[in-house]
Amino acid sequence: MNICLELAMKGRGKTSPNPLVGCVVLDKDGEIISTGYHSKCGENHAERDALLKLEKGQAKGGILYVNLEPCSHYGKTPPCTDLIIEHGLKTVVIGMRDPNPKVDGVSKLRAAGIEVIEGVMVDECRKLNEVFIVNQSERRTFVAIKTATTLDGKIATSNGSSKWITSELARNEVKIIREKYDAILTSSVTVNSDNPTMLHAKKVILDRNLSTDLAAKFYQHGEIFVFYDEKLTPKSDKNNVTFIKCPLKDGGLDIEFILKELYNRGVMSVLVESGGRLNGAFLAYTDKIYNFIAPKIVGDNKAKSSFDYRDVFDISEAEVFELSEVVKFLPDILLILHRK
Ligand code: AOF
Ligand code: ZN
Repeated sequence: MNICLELAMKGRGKTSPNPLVGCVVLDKDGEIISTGYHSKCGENHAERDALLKLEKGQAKGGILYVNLEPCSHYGKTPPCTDLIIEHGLKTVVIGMRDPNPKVDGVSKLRAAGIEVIEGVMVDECRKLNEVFIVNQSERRTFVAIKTATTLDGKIATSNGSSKWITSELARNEVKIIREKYDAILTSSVTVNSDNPTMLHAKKVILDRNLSTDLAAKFYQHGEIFVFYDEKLTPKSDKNNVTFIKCPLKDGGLDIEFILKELYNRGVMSVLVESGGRLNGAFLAYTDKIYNFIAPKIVGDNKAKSSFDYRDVFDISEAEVFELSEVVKFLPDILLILHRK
């Protein structure tokens, strides 16, 4: 199963809205005779990729390992269960069930007399496909926030000086994290104050008052969605920029509307990279937080905080997340947290 997970990861950033899947086939003597993975949405599934490399009969009586239950439906590709049955495998070992309601591969394989062993390294398998699970079971976009702070939780001084808080090693890791997300999302405040490039295929900006300059670096690359106050009228002929009218809620753009709109436009996961206001606005909808921490202290209460969106008088009102991972990018660390 470890090999399946490694193979699956080769598809990272390319399979959305599909899952990351890897497959290993053993013959009846327990020798690995083929491997495969899902490389891109629309391409062969991992099981098909592995089995098509074999002659009929080679895998007869063997074992197939796959991190996700084989599909049993016709999508862009035919059912993997049929091919597994045709190849005469004796046993199929799966990491986790497929949350896609169209799929019932386990029953189909069992009905064909194949032994199915379930739940092998299930936690690792679920972690790998956390975006796909949320998409399929809740029909919504997976939301993550990335922030880089000092030890005292600051992302900039009071006048906005922030370059740089974390080291180059940590900042390189941010580029790797971005690749896992369909889109990155930021605010007009960030674009107006930092003029960041934020290289990515799809970018989202919340620009209620249409205050950003389309000559800013942010607009020069990628497919861009701009959400703005529905009462205004945008003026632009840049063909990589789509303006989306957005209703207001609680004095700001309606986040629920934005997330629905993104899901309907095929953005299955989004990484929020912005300041304390926007981070705060998204917090209630956030599945995961990446918090880089540099061993530095600003020591000024007027400095900007990574989450700054409300007044709180009782500590029990604090939002609670659960620590999943701590990774060193010396001299900094990265905390990965999930909603409890
Ligand atoms: C994948 N790769 O290796 C497996 C998947 O439209 P299709 O035919 O590509 O079907 C997509 C569905 O197939 C997907 O939602 C998931 O439920 C199932 N399994 N998908 O892209 C794979 N095994
Ligand atoms: Zn399949």
